Amino acid sequence: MKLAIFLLATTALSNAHFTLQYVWVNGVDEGHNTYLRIPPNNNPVTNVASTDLTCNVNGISGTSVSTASIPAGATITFEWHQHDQRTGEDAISGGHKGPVLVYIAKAPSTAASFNGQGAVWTKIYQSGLLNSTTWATDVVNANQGKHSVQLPASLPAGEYLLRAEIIALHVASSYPGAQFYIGCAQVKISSGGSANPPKISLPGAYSPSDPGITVNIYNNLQSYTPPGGTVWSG
Ligand SMILES: *[C@@H]1O[C@H](CO)[C@@H](O)[C@H](O)[C@H]1NC(C)=O
Ligand SMILES: [Cu+2]
Repeated sequence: MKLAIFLLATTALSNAHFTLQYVWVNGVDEGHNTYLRIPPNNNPVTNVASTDLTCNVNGISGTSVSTASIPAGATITFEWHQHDQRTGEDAISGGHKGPVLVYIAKAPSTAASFNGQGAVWTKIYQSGLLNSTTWATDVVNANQGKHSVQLPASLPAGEYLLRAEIIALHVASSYPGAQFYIGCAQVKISSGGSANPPKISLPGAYSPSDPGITVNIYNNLQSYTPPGGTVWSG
């Protein structure tokens, strides 16, 4: 009986998916699906070796997406929803438990033409298990789907892909299971500095055997290490 209830619950949860739908720049809402590479639906990516891990399904090119002009050191707010709406429902569904991670990659030319392949991504933020009961995703739901990150001011001027990721771990005790919800924004940073941060590949840096990817979160988990290595602080 307990197993049946568990299966019903996880089935319902796995149907309640979400996408990144808004970016805010220094507190200004830039509009629905603006500056974002939009996937065809709200399903997660589950294969860490797929190029879908870069910027979600159909995210390798952004030729029809415009690019946001932002100042160096801007605060970017990402906003996720289950559906195309701001109804006040649990933004990403409380059943999704896991970390929030943010990466950035500098385009050789324009952000719109950048495919994000190779060792080009720098992790600039992560938040995982805050205490034994609270995940970064719980904070996203408490904030109506929003989570803010300040970009390192030392990043050089130029065009970038900004990749926000939520990993949902509610069915991650075997692989594939973890759900990768990825959204990429196109931005053009003005001014900026001269930093040359460390870089990883996405796909490439994540492995099915990572303890942050294949993990049972329902067995009194006390600590959690997200995949992708350490955060570059700028
Ligand atoms: C965990 O952190 C959340 C958010 O800061 C807080 O509301 C909650 O009381 C904390 N719970 C425990 C068990 O420390
Ligand atoms: Cu889901």
